[in-house]
Amino acid sequence: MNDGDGTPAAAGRERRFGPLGTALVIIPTYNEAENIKAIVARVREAVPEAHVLVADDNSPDGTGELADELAAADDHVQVMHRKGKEGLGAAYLAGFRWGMEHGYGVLIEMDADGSHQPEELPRLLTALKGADLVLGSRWVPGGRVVNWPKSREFISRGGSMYSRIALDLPLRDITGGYRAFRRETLEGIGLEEVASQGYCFQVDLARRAIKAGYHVVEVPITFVERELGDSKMSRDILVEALWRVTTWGVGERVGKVLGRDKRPGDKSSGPAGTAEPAESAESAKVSDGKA
Ligand SMILES: Nc1nc2c(ncn2[C@@H]2O[C@H](COP(=O)(O)OP(=O)(O)OP(=O)(O)O)[C@@H](O)[C@H]2O)c(=O)[nH]1
Ligand SMILES: [Mg+2]
Repeated sequence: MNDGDGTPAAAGRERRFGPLGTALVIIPTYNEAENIKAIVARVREAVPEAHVLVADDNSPDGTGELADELAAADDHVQVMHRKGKEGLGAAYLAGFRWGMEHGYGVLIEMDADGSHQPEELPRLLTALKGADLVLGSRWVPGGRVVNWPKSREFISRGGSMYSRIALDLPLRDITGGYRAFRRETLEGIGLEEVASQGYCFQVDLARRAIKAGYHVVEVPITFVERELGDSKMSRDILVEALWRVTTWGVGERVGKVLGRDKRPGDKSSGPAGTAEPAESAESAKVSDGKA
């Protein structure tokens, strides 16, 4: 585990962490008809006490209807029907807000395509007992990727390394999307201002948590490349991430030189502080499939 030695977050190890509360596994979907049933079944099996929220962007392939069928048969499954494709970050933000409004203590990010193995969830949750945020990490000892071409690994490792240096973050896997947050962490990092596009979304959440002094732990995972359905990754997403990370990095350095070390989330009250509750998910309708 990489627990951010030498950072303010390391102080978190001295802290006492409260109980976790009920976990909500948020699964954003766009055209995942081939994957949705299997992934939800695996989550339900791996962590039966957790609840699942499928956040579907009105997938043309009928993913939302399949999710409704799951929800109709299982009171631990809910579906958020969103109006249209707005990107993974926007879907997660709406899912986080819904989960916080409904009293969940832990909010989990997980892809629908099987890359994030539900069977590893118990390890993430165990680590969260002593942390504010747990990152499933491909790039710490014990972490690995299965069936990835070398080119994809190079881009991902490079992206994390660049973000680590540009943003001065003590993390190995900064772009990954298999994560478990305590609700207090999400409340404290200023979700209203998070960049919601592509990989920037993951980078922005991680940097906000670190800069706000939260205790962030990386747990090794085995990331499995999708076997079914199409990737939504694009060159635009990569270029945008590179541009934004560079802008943030330059902004932070200029801020330090000018003596204005404004931190994302601007949380001055330390790791135990909380922020204003988030607004409700505006463009979405959540169903339990029983209507
Ligand atoms: N709701 C919603 N979900 C999305 C959107 N774009 C992607 N997703 C979901 O986000 C998750 C990750 O997307 P992927 O296409 O697998 O992206 P990736 O993991 O970077 O790429 P691959 O490694 O090629 O699979 C999947 O569950 C997608 O269905 C979107 O615009 N809206
Ligand atoms: Mg994927």
